[in-house]
Amino acid sequence: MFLAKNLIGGIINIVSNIDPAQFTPSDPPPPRRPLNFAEAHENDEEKKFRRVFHQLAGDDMEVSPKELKDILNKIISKHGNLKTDGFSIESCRSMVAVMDSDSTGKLGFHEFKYLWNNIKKWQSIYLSHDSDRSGVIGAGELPHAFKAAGFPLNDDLFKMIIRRYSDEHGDMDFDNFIGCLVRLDAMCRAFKTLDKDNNGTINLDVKEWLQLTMYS
Ligand SMILES: [Ca+2]
Ligand SMILES: [Ca+2]
Ligand SMILES: [Ca+2]
Repeated sequence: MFLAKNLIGGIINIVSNIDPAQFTPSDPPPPRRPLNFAEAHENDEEKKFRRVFHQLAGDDMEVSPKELKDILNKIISKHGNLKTDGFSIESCRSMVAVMDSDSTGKLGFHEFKYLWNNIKKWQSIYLSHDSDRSGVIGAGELPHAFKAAGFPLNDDLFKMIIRRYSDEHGDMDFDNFIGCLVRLDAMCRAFKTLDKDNNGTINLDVKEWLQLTMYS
């Protein structure tokens, strides 16, 4: 009883001094368009990206969690200034789940491109906010980095995020940083979509709640 009361009190405390209007999740991926329409209107950069995507995704033209894991780990192996123990299959499954807006279980071209652009953006934030050049984002560096990414959270939420995503010294390595931001961004986007009247609260029944939290 005491524990439950404490827990609920804690949650209300976290939620009540947060203004979701301050969060700036990235724009949602564009709606699916007929493929030839999309291709006809692409600029050179997009055409180049589409060719790379073909190679990464293989014949089914979708990136699975395993393919995502291989791609990300190949890339980070070329960046010595990012400390990481590698992207795990579990973290890649989670990233695919929160980005999978058409429920195929994999990432199609637009879903992948959206994730890719965010990872690029967050990678440069990671590097520019690793002030002591330790290769990881320490607890003191985290609030600035997340603010730069568009998420000015409060202390309680930062403590919770550090508990969940950082190591015992409070340091967050690169794969954890990306995994955390992918989820935070997706959850803020989901909130904005569900908060139709924009009043900062949402109403979910248990089915909607489970759909949101269990496929993530
Ligand atoms: Ca890690
Ligand atoms: Ca998909
Ligand atoms: Ca650091």
